[in-house]
Amino acid sequence: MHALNDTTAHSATAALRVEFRHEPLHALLADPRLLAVFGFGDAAPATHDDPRYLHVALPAHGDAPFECWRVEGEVAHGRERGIAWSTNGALQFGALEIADAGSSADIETAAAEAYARLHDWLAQGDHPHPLRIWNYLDAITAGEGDDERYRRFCVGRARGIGRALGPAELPAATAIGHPRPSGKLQVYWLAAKTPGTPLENPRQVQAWRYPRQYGPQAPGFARAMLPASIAMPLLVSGTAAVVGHASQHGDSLQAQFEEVLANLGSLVERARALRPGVPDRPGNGTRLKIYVRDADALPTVDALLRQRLPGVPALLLHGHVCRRELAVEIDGVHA
Ligand code: 3EB
Repeated sequence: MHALNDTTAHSATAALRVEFRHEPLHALLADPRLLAVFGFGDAAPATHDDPRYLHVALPAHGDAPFECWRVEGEVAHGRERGIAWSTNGALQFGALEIADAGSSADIETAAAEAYARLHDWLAQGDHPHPLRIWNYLDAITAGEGDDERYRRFCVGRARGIGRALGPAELPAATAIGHPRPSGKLQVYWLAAKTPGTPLENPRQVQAWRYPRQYGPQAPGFARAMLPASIAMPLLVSGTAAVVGHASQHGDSLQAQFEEVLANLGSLVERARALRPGVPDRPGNGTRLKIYVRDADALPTVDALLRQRLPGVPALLLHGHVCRRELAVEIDGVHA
């Protein structure tokens, strides 16, 4: 067989590379193997005709790169039923946005609609397994008690997905608040033909088992996802300074940062028990996004990153974690 036909002759592989790149958007989009590209903050384009581009309004610290997801084989893409999608056959990127006028009731309704549409989309398509989901919403900790918007988001999400996802099906996830109103709930995902293995963190209570004090509906996500393919990185959920179910070090950003690193280390250890080839610490195959609640703390976190994770590519964003006392959260991929 002619070598040129190799990519089409074989079934698509579930390989994914995540990279932070400073090239212009049009140059990144010219790559036929680009599955998705994300621009952050005011300096990034707000929209693009290509459905593989998604703007995330969270302000970036400094000169933020684009986040690129690259796959093997040719990527097809389009927009259907209000969902932007792309696929190489094995993996699918998808994104949708729902208007959110800002009240507690509004975010519950928006989340229910977003997740009902996501549920139907996954059920009807070729990539039924969500490996990783990101949720960006406004005013995440506005509202008191069970009316807090994050809690209403959790209620709407669970209602929309239509069934309690069993622990073996929960995706890894992130839920972060915009510091300034965007007027919408933004949900995007990486889905696959083949399910992965959700991982939990022995240092933390499973989020789906959080006690009632955190709201009427425990959040449905796993701490990380180990995809079936060894050509894919470990997908790490938003990770904060939560031990057991309790927030730690409400008085110290630096202590929270150290607790996050301990949680990440524990997750990596879990992954290595199943897949010993996963590197034992963050390194040049890791890509992190760091969400910091207080804009004034961004330089401090930047310094902590350089000191504690030298050489690890990281994108620093101004975003609100879903509990008021949590100052910093980290998600990313690790290979
Ligand atoms: C925590 O550990 C922090 O609701 O999808 C992290 C990742 C958090 C995902 C979600 C929430 C979510 O509880 C918050």
